[in-house]
Amino acid sequence: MSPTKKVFTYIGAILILILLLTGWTLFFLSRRNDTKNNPELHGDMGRNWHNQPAPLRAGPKRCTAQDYICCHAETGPNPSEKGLKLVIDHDGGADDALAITMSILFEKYFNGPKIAALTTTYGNINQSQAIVNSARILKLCNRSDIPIYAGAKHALISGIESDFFFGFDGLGDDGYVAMEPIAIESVNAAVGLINLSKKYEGDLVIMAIGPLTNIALAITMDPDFIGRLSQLYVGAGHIYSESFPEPEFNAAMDPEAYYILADNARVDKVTIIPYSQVYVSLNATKKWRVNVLGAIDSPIIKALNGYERVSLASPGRVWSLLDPAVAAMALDNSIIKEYRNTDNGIILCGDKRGVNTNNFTSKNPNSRLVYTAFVKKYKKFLFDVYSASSCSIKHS
Ligand SMILES: [Ca+2]
Repeated sequence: MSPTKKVFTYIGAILILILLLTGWTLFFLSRRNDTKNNPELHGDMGRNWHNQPAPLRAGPKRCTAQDYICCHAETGPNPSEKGLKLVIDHDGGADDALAITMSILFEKYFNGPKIAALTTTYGNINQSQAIVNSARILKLCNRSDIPIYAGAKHALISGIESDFFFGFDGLGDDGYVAMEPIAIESVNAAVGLINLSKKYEGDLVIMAIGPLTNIALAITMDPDFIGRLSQLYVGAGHIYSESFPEPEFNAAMDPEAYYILADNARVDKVTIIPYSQVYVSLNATKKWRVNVLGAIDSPIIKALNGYERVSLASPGRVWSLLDPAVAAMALDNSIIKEYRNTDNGIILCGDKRGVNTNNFTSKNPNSRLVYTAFVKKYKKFLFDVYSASSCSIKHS
């Protein structure tokens, strides 16, 4: 090879080498920018992007849990039986507000039972405040069309004093004053319950989540009252044990009313949900209540956070309220793990006045009792129901 040819060969080899180096450098830089701008595309934190599942790499936007719930809220995971009507007999506290708002949302977004009325009683607060709170909660949910019945103002004979666990107004003592007259039904709660049981015979579900005075009066005035119901869920009492030796609040508020209920209960019509079982089975933490359920971005949750501010500030880390547990299990029976039939009653005399009795081996049980429940299902139910509300507002 001539010297001239050798020079041209060397120059050509050097040019090819420069071109290869330039191409490799450009390719490397483009990969680095791509990863920097979209770490999800290739995986950050040292993960190999080749190992990422295809949808994560291909999709322009990842689905969040919130999106999932919104998408699926339209049909609902656990729709109730169609045609059922619901009455909530309550005593106006923040826990009652949870049961009421949950039922309203479940009706709207999950094809739940239609709410026929709220009936009020004393308990967490006095009965007139329970009416004010009923109207306030219904207004919050844009459901002022739901009738409110005024019920019992005191126990049939005697009960205990309220501990104002949720504040002196029952809803967190934030200074709320009702500015408008509140329309209530012309008959009292016991008569209203009887009338509704006739109007919706076989289809009426009642959640009793306060002292049982209204229920006892309805039974006393009309012995066929319970027989006409679809189901009566009673949130009251404990299963007596070393851990629960004292009377439960709703039962102790009116032991005679509880006695009348138990004396007239039927195993196919009455479900007892003792607080002892809710406390053991369905206990979330206050941390979960505040940071997960309480973080849902909706006006209803924000209001509920305020209603519970007094009780959430009380000592203890457990969040285990009876009323929302009763409502959730009544609306979605799959949260209940185990029922036990029992001859259920209450002690009226002596030191044990207000303490409940149960005979689980009785051949003549008067009720079925919720013995255990699934806490994960319960928490998911609460989260789904209240998230459906936030979705609707966000998307409207
Ligand atoms: Ca209550």
